[in-house]
Amino acid sequence: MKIEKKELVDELIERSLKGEKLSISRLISLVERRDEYAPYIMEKIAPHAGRAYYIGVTGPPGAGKSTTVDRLIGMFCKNNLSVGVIAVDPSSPFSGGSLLGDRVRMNVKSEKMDVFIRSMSSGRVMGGLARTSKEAARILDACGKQIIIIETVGVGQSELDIAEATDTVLVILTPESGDSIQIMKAGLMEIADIFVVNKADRPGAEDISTSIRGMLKRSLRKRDWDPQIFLTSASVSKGMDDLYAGIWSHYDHLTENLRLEERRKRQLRQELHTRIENEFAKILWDMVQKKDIDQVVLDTWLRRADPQNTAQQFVLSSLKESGLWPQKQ
Ligand SMILES: Nc1nc2c(ncn2[C@@H]2O[C@H](COP(=O)(O)OP(=O)(O)O)[C@@H](O)[C@H]2O)c(=O)[nH]1
Ligand SMILES: [Mg+2]
Repeated sequence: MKIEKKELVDELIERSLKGEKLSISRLISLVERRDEYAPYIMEKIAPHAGRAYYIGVTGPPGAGKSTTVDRLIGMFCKNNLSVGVIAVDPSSPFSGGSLLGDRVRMNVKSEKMDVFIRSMSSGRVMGGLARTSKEAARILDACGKQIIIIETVGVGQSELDIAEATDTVLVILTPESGDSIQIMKAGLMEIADIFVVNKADRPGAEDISTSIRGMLKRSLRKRDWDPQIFLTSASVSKGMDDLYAGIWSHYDHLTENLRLEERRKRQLRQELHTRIENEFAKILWDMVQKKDIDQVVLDTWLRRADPQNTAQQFVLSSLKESGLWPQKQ
């Protein structure tokens, strides 16, 4: 049975690499479900990825991210570029299900367009990138999509994730998202390569772009790129040409002097750091679980010990018990 499944997976990979949509979709599903073959798939896919250009789109809910992505898809396709989209939808906190409306709306109608759109639930990572969305993006890259767009809601952690996974980050705001402190709080200031003030048909668009400009000026971070600000009305396709050109000018900036390579290496280092940490945590937690954690909880509850030192001692003693910690001779 095992061998049969491996053959099926191999065929799926082969067909996906040829660009067959249904196979790509199935392959992503396997990875998303954390199938036993997921690591195998990623291993096989890896050598084929790395050719696409990754664009991250983030911002508050309702800012017009999907509408903008929809317009961008059209423009990339017009220029004969194939596009893969990963839309990380916020899970409903009640059902754990995902709002699939976006998927329907973003379906651009044209036979000539080479577009693959995938909605993913953000799972339990609140507002964050679905844990597997990076893998899905890599699959689309390997399967020949030249532009990969990842849309995610910019609340909480996700902005860091998207900055770690893409080459150009678009932060989409609206006149309504006004309060500049909110932008700062969401950490969006630091990660934006391009600001989009969408719904510029509504009052206040100029104000927000002025306040963004002010914040950028006050920001102490050293940048080799001045984030650009574009005013758009995505729903009526206004300002989209400038935004499109802006994306390419950031691309040009990155591809000069190996900046793109540096950025990607930095991201990879960060990703590996996180993954290695997670692997360690899993191993350690398994070990710790075997011990009686209830007693430790009780000790800290009764204030016989403090959580910080307790946790540290707990890990050390677990490591020592398992012989993983070098014992003094
Ligand atoms: N007035 C106005 N409404 C817009 C504009 N762009 C998008 N919308 C509307 O805003 C709502 C949310 O857009 P959507 O793209 O789903 O936002 P997302 O949650 O950020 O992906 C939809 O009803 C859009 O039609 C715009 O430029 N002007
Ligand atoms: Mg959306």
